[in-house]
Amino acid sequence: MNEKRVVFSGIQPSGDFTLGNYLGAVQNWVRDQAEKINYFCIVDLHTLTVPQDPVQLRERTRSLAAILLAAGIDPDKCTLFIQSHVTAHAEASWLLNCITPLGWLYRMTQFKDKSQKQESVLTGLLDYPVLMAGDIILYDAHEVPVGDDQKQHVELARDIAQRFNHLYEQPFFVVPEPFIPKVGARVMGLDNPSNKMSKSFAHIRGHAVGLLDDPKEIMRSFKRAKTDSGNDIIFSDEPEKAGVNNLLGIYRSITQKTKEAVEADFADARGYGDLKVRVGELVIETFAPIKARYESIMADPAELDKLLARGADQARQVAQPKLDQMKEIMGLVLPR
Ligand code: ATP
Ligand code: LTN
Repeated sequence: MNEKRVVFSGIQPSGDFTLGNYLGAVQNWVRDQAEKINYFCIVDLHTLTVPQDPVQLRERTRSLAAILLAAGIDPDKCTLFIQSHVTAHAEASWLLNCITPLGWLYRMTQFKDKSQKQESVLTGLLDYPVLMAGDIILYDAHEVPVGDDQKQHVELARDIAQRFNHLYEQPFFVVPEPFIPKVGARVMGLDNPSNKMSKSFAHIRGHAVGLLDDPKEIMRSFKRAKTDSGNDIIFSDEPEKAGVNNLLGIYRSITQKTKEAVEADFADARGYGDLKVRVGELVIETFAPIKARYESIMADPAELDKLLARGADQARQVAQPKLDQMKEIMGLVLPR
């Protein structure tokens, strides 16, 4: 029996990769990859749940793969693949749809949020967490490292796995657990620290910090970051300190220092202006080598495609037999 824990996580090619994606998810995927069996998936099918430009979606999918590799995902330690390359995901989502009560999906806060922002809501947006549950449980993942916003979806995946096991009276799926980082789980928009920094709003100036953004643009966004009228550079739960808290949280997540050590680093700062510049510089420094590796990976698209094909082959070897067993348990006739 294999003792290693299985990790699965996904990321959407829905816009420009942000600092929130890096600190809330990818930084942690990279840090823990050596000890576990890892599946990292570019979830292009999830991205289709809101209208997309086909040309842009295709470009963003490859570009995101290059970003993940540049950020340190090692294809020898992880299976990195594109969700639509492994058709078992779409098939599993149908089978799981047929055991998932509709009420469970209407309760999802992300659906409530995103559906309010759309003129016409697509069925896929409601069904999105069932596809996500299939992603995870097809690999019998124990751990799902995600930012805070995805916790409810992973809990739903747990409920779906348990329901299947209960309905068919066997421990067929591993029941997964969300792994949320202690720091960086919810990076807020620099323009408005009460909203989560989001890829889909990266086009709004000063909201998000993109990994591929020009350093001057990054610094400009930090300098314009919303703070309060005070001057205390300390962690605080007070709503009006949300901006300062966010900046300190970004610094803490990158340096992995304690709260006390972070506050001590800023004890000599000359006001919020200084705080903003120092955090901005740290982010620029962190992104610079990743950006350089990204450029060189993107310069060899054939090699990138080869790597993704290898990832999909590896993923298929796990997902397809699990899907076949699932079909058999549910009473479908497998082709001979
Ligand atoms: P979208 O705006 O299209 O929903 P997103 O920026 O929220 O995209 P996803 O692809 O949905 O990004 O998320 C990838 C991973 O990044 C998830 O684990 C998610 O929890 C994490 N993440 C996204 N935004 C943040 C954030 N602001 N802070 C911390 N983690 C985040
Ligand atoms: N819904 C997630 C992306 C996602 C995912 C997954 C994350 C799709 N499938 C499986 C973890 C595990 C999001 O929007 N961030």
